[in-house]
Amino acid sequence: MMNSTLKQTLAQEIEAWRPRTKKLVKEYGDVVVDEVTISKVIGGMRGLKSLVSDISNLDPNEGIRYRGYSLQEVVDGLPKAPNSTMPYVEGLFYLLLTGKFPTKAEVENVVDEFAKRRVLPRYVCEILDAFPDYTHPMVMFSSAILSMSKESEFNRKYFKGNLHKNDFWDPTYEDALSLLAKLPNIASYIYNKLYLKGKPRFSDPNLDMGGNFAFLMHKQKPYDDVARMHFIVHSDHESGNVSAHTGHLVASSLSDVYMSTSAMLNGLAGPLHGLASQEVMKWLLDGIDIIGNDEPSEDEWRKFVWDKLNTGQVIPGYGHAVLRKTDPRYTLQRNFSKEFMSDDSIWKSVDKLYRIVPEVLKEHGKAKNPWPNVDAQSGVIQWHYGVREFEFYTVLFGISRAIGICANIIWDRALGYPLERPKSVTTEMLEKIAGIK
Ligand code: NMX
Ligand code: MLT
Repeated sequence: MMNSTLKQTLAQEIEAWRPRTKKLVKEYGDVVVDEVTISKVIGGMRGLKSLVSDISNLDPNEGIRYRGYSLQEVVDGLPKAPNSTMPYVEGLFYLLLTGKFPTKAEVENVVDEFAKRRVLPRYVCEILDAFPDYTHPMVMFSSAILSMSKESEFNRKYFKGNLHKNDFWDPTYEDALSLLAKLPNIASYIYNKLYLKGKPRFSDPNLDMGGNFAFLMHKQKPYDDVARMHFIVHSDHESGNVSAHTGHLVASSLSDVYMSTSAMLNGLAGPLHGLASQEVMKWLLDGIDIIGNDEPSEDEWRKFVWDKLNTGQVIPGYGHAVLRKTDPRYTLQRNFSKEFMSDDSIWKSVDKLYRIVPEVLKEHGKAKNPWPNVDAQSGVIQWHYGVREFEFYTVLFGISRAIGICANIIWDRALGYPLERPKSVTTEMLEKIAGIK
């Protein structure tokens, strides 16, 4: 069988998909999808069905499915890098974009495409070097990406004035690949500047994204698989979460992929979203410190959790706007931890908290979802493998989330989704709608 390239396969998928969207708009445009209530309008549009994404979908009880596949099916079905337990991240990108599991040869082709595009423009390093060492790594990450807007192929073609709307996806695809390929290098450059203070490493062209990231971070096996797992599980969580929605919204004005990704990272950097991975680690270490015992008992942790709740704080890593069961991304990382780092004393606390926090949150009675989300597990794995600067954890989340967001933006452009522009109302209008005199 002939192996086609990712771009060829994607082009075929786009052609086949377009009539479905056209038909929905043309023939079924007035069909009602959801009800807009006052609590949805005031309450952050929670649960309101008002976005389309075919890249992934989130079921409240089952968790995320990428292109219809559960995380475990994705991990089992994608080709694995040599001597690895985790698949190529580049294969995940192929799956998210096309809905198809690539062959080994097809993934290798994407690995090559990424490897060719890794080198950072010199000005990116200069910009990063200019930041004071107290800067949060997410500020540096977002700024470095924004600075690369000048590389955009989409902008070059669009502003020349002869790019047909049907072809918008093509230079967007090129921009996405060029950006995604560079993200591990930007991240490790930041890590090196802030924490290692040494000479940054150059990429190893023979390694895939996960393997090369481990190399850039000066890490041995199995950190390559830790990186692959991390980049795979955080990549997409349907379209309504803050980062994905921001990426989509900004790109809808035809801002390029660099601007859209930089913007989405600023949303990811909030403590209720991706920064929770940093918060969880800080919270765990504070807890261990305050309790005064390296391995607190379940009772000691239970008291600590209640003390936090009683002073009005949230328990980071628990709860979710959509999920109503344990996050499968948590479970996948938990299984990895049980297999590879079960002796880690901090992981033992994470494990104890898994037994305590849901029960406490249920009794507390506020959180709609008492179960752990992805962030309750991700940091402790990094900590175990020596990445202990927890301000950096959201950067790792960001590398991964960019993969899903770029896949979405490419499809947004392919299907001609318009500028996003919902209508706002005033409080007075709502009172009138409610019939309040
Ligand atoms: N600890 C304590 N209280 C909580 C928690 C929690 N983990 N989760 C929700 N609540 C409270 C919440 O603050 C709210 O209180 P109030 O009525 O006083 O405003 C109440 O429960 C109802 O909130 P929900 O409807 O259950 O949650 P919502 O959809 O508004 O928010 C989160 C979802 C994720 C923002 C929330 O659960 C939270 O703050 N969790 C901790 C932070 C966290 O782990 N964020 C990461 C999410 C995953 N990610 O990577 O983005
Ligand atoms: C995410 O991965 O984006 C988070 O779990 C938040 C969400 O889905 O709302």
